[in-house]
Amino acid sequence: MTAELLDVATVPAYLASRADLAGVIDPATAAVREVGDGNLNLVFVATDAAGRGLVVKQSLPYVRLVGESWPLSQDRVLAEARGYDAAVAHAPDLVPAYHGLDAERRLVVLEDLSGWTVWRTALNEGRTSPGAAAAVGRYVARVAFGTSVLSRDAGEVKASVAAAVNPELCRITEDLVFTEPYLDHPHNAWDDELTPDVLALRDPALLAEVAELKYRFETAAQALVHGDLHTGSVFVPPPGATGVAAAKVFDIEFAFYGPVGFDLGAILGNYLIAQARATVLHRPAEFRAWLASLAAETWDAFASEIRSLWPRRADPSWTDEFRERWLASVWADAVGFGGLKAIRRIVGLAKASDVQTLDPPARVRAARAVLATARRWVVERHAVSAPDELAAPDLLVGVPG
Ligand code: SR1
Ligand code: MG
Repeated sequence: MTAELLDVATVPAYLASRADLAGVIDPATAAVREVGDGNLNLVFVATDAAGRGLVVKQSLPYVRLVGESWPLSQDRVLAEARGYDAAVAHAPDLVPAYHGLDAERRLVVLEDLSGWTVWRTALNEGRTSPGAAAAVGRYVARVAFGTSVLSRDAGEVKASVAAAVNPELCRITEDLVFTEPYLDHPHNAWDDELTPDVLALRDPALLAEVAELKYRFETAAQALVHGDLHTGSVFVPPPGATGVAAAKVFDIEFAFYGPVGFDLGAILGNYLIAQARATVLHRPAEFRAWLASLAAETWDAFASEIRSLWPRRADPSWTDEFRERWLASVWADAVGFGGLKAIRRIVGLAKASDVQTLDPPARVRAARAVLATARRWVVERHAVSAPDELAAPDLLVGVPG
């Protein structure tokens, strides 16, 4: 059954019905606006006369990006709630304050981070966000370690894996990331000049790698992963803000037990897209060098956090030698998934504004650079041994104009 949908007029009464929010916002003076600019949900920001705010995120019963012709269960909010529960348990400083799930209304209530910026927007504007990439790495490490057999009893984890299945949203990823970009599919679109680059992705060598990564996504239930950790799922604080986290992760509805490298790959692939934009726009060399350093910042923070959490491991079988092998395996996954996450944003449904907002000649150059680099990541993921081998600050070197 479809949960009754809120609108800007009904949000104040809803908030007033929530006794637990009484000290957080004054619904009687709340002004509400709908700000959902993602692909799936309604997102309301309510601000009271004292300036206190809250966000209400409610699942729509369809894919917002496409419309009612693509129905989608509102149950995804349950996955989002599981994601926030895990984040609150293991990385509370790295997500917005979470005010809980209303399972009946299929919504979650969150801290209003209106003063913050979605990271993709800041990157598109050419703005640096010191420490944000490390914060994302720490978030992935803490949730991965905290939800997996690395820190928990294996039987308990099996129950969590079962409880956290998210087949409908995983299917979206399976289709949009691992399948459709490599077929003729009505969801795909690209500039005509890119046709040779896109068709070149369909060679058996690459398709075998795509199949391996898809299989891994579908079978490697390592930890509760975010499932959609691109730069549009991260907030960065206002420039110069002090005493706050360098980034906060949000939009966790794709959460399920999957490969840890999928989250790291998602963010790496989106750094690549940001680099392509910065390159074709001839952004200052310092900004491009900073972008090129983000993959290392995220990975180093992830690996360092895992190493510092390791003494809390649940099983003495997890030796230090195993830890380093585990990190190497997650790294190879991240490189491969990162390539596929970048490719899907160029070829398939739900593109990235970094590239889409460029004028056509620049868009083609940026897309070509992304596809060439991403392809290398996928095919050579076991040979790329460190983040500085992923991409140079000038992505266009060696890419045909
Ligand atoms: C049909 S949903 C399209 C995309 O939006 C989300 O942000 C995910 O990335 C999904 O693939
Ligand atoms: Mg999202």
